[in-house]
Amino acid sequence: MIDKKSPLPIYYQIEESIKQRISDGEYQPNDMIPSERILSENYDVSRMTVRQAITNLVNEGVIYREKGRGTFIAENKIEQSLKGLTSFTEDMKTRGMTASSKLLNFEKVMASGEISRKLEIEEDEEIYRLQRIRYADQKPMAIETNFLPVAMFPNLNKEDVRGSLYDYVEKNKRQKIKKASQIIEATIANEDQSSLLEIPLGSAVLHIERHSFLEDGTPFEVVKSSYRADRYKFSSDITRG
Ligand code: 16G
Repeated sequence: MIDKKSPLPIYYQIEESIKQRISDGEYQPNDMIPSERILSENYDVSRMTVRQAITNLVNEGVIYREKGRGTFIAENKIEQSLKGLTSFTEDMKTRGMTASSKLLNFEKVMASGEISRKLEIEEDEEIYRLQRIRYADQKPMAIETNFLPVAMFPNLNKEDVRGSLYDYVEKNKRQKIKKASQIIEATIANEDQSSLLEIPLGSAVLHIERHSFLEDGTPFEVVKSSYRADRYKFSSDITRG
């Protein structure tokens, strides 16, 4: 498997070999991979070389280390297209996964400068601030904090946001959600995020801010969310010219 005469570095060949085993289905998500000692014996290379390959694969998110337990195959990342405006519930459904939520917070607060500007309401107007952990097949994927004008949805209650918020909005306003703008930034998990998302402190997290509008052009939500970077990647088709 390893060609020591190849111009390709040996650590790289080991990385490719492990990736091949994953795509062949020989290694499944959360399987433990053999120890450095065993791998160095199997590949007949030094432990240093194996360590280099393992470190690169950890950095790439292909495998993950757990202190005192070992090294494991990571779950496949969910690839999310940046093209369509979809809800979390729809995204999971198209993948054959089940979306669920845990409501952490549901309160009415005064809109702040930035949020009132985006929602095109006055600064002292009331908004809902609702915070949910979003799960795919019971695994935490993201923490979402939505801000919506109370005047627009006077009867919104906790029960309504157990399922899809977009469903509620479209039914309640009798119009479709049309467009949104969003920004994606790289961050690292703080203590709260790490415990809610069940990831180590300091892991990579994607911070997404979305600002969405109804068909008639009314802004109805500002959302700040933190997505697990080990489970998500975003893709888009781009054209030149
Ligand atoms: C997505 C949206 C979020 C929206 C939610 C509604 C991103 C970054 N965020 O998670 O803005 O509020 O879907 O989902 O994509 P729901 O209809 O399942 O409640």
